[in-house]
Order: sequence, then structure tokens, then C-alpha cells
Amino acid sequence: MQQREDFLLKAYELGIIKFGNFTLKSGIESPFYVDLRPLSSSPQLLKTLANNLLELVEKSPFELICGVPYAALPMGTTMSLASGIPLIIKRKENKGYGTKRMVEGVYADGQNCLLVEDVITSGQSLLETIDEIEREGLKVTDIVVVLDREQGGIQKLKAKGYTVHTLFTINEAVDILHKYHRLNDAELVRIKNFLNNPPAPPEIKRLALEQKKIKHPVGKRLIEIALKKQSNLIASADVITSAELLKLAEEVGPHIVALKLHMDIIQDFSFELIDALKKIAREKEFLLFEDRKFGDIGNTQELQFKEGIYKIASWADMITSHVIAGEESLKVFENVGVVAIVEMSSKGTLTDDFYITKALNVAENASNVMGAVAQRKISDDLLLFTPGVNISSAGDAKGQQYNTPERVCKNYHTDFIIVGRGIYQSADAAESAKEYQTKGWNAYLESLG
Ligand code: 5BU
Repeated sequence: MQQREDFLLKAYELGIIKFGNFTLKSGIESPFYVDLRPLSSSPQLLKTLANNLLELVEKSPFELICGVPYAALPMGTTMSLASGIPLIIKRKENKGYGTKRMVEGVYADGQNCLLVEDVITSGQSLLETIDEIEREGLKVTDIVVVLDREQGGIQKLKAKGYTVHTLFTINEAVDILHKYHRLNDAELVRIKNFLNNPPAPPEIKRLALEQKKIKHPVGKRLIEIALKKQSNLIASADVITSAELLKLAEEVGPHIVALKLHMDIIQDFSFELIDALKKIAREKEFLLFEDRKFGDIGNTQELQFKEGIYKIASWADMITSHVIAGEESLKVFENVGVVAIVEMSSKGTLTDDFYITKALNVAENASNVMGAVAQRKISDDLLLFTPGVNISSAGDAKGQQYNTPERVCKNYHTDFIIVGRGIYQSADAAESAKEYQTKGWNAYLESLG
């Protein structure tokens, strides 16, 4: 007991808990702030902490240790050095090419991995990490946490069958600091009051789509449709005849916010098709999204956008474009919402972290870009669109890789899911569009915590 208290007092001197007035990420005003990262500046304290944590999990059956990036990485490393149990490292970013392994180190299928976390709040980020680790074939049964902020995270993990070991709860930590006069009576009352009656986050934080700072009129319209229809589904209509396309548009129309098209795969293209599509889009309230994936110099893109057989500029509400030719090349897309391709879904794609950073920079600087295609949360200022979504398949034989709506909404914080074959190849397109709509929207609401 004394040893735990000593540890906490020394850690407090390092600045891991601060008292005052702080605005948390959720928008809540908190009387304290916790940040365990300064612990790495004291190797001695880090060792004491590692020993304390190892004691807590003495009887747990783990064969590997993994610290949740980044704050718990040094904690996991120190526990590994002290116990002789190997460490694995969970990537936060992926390399985007090659094996795309999210967990580095030597491990075998079915091995049990202990997760180490610094602070647990809602439990959401831990659940995301567990999901990534389990996808690599590893087993997670136990989690050890330094500080529990007592905001429901532990209950959430327990409900899913995980055993959580905690060194301190925030109430215990505050009591110890009060006992040793690091906190006066008035401060203690204020903090206990906050912990016993946690304020609800400001209402505006409820719907991520509503708070996105999207200025582009097409982006605003898309959000409006999503909120009205309770849908974040975009159906990808990769069929090859006008008749199939119109039938699909009618069937999925009520469930989608936009219909994504590859107009150049239609064998019998005509402007009658465009007129009929526009009519359905108006009636069923969705946008027309031409997935043209432009990728040339501005002048050529302008010709491809406005001229040729398809005259995309005359009917598309939204288009996709690569940003490989740079910012200037995007200026030619007038009166349309541009969705920049920042990261692709296919195996072996060249869109690694360096590409993503640079592509995002181009996208964010172009005023006609309203969103980006990517497989992860990338920006608060752009809408995020994620293709490669399918409930019943993990991929195809041509490099496509699939995730479920749950995974892309909860782990990648996607705004809009894009589903092609999952809908148009199903026996009943309307029914499966409805299923993807429900699954996508529920997962989106859950992702807001
Ligand atoms: P699918 O049938 O659900 O695999 O169709 C996915 C659609 O999304 C298809 O039209 C692709 O061209 C499009 N797509 C994609 O799958 N991955 C990407 O990275 C990009 C677009 Br960008």
C-alpha cells in the first residue's frame, strides 16, 4: 500500500495529474487533467510502475505484452524487460504497402497477449486496439490499466468478457493526494462532486456530421440528406447497362445519400439515361457521384470533366479525383464537390503514410475539395468516404480488401460507407441496401460513444 502511495506522490511531482479547469476532447469542463506520459522521464518510476503492474497480473495467462500506443509503449517495454516476457508493438499508422501488418514482433497464432493502457476513459480506444490485435490471430483476455477515470470504460470491457486490472481509480488517486496534502479540502469537494455527477458532453458534440466544419455546399447538402434519411450509405452502382443502373437506382434510392457511378462502364450510355437518373435522384433524394478518379494535369482533366461523351460537369454533383498532379490541377472542377483520393482500399496500394500526408495537404488547401477517400480518420475538415465495405466477404481475387460497416465506422471514424457488390450482387438489392443503411448508421451513432 505504502509503495503504491509513494509511487503516486512521486508521479504527481512529475506532473501526471493537474488540478484546475480543463476542457476535455469531449467538450466537458473538468477540474483535473491526467497525462501519464511524463513518467517516461523518470526511469526509476517507470520501473516501479512496471513492477506494480506485473504484480497485478501475476496470475494471468499471458505470453506477450503490448502497450497501447503511444503513452503505454514505454510501460509495456519496461514490463517486458522486468519479466522477460516478449513485447509486440501495435502500429498506429500502417505502412500502406507490402504485408500491411499492424502488429510487429515475433508471435504465433493463438498466443495470449496482455494489453497495457495508461488511462482508461470510455474504453473505446482499447476496444479498437483489441480488435486490431485479435485480427492478427492473437488472443486477449487481460488488460492492465494504470488509471481508471471511472467513466464506464471498465464496465464496457467486462461486458465483452475481458478481465481488467487497475492500479488506481481516479477516486483513489485523489484521496491519496488529499491525504498527503497535495490537494486542499475545497478542491477535493469540487473534484468529488465532478466525479459523482459527471456532466453530459455538450449536445453539439452528439453528431459528428453536424459539427464537421464543411463549407462546400455539396458537402453541406450531403450531410443534410444523411441526417434526414438517417443513412451514411453510398451505393456503388458498378453495373454495365442503363436498364440495370436505373433499376438499381430505384431500388436502393430510399436508403442512400449518393449513388456512386463509373459512367464509362455503361455499354449503352445516353443522355436519356442521365435524365432518368437525375429524376430518380431528385425523387428519392440522393446525389450523383461520378467515381472518375481524375489524375492528370489540369488542362486534360478539364477536358475530361467537361467534354467527351459523358460531359460529367453537366450532371455530376460529386466526383473523385486523385491529387497526384498537385493543387492547381484541381481548380478545374467547378460547381461540383470534389472527393480527393488519399488512400485506396486495395492490397499493395502505394498510398502509404507519406503519400497520405502529402495528399491530404493538397486536398485541404483546395477549396472545392469537400472530402477524401481513405481507410482511416484523417481530417476534421473533410468528409471521410470509405470503400471496401462488405458484410459477407473479406476481399476478392483482384486485390480488393473488405471491412464491415462496424469496423470502418467505429475504428476508422468514417462518415460515409461505400458498398458495391455487397448490394448490387445480392439477391434483393433494396433489402441489402436497407441492411447496410441500418448497420452503417447504427455503427456511426455508436462510434460517437
Ligand atoms: P465493391 O464491389 O464494394 O468492392 O466496390 C467498391 C467500389 O469502390 C468500386 O466502384 C471501386 O472502384 C471503388 N473504390 C474502391 O473499392 N477502393 C478505393 O480505394 C477507391 C474506390 Br478510391
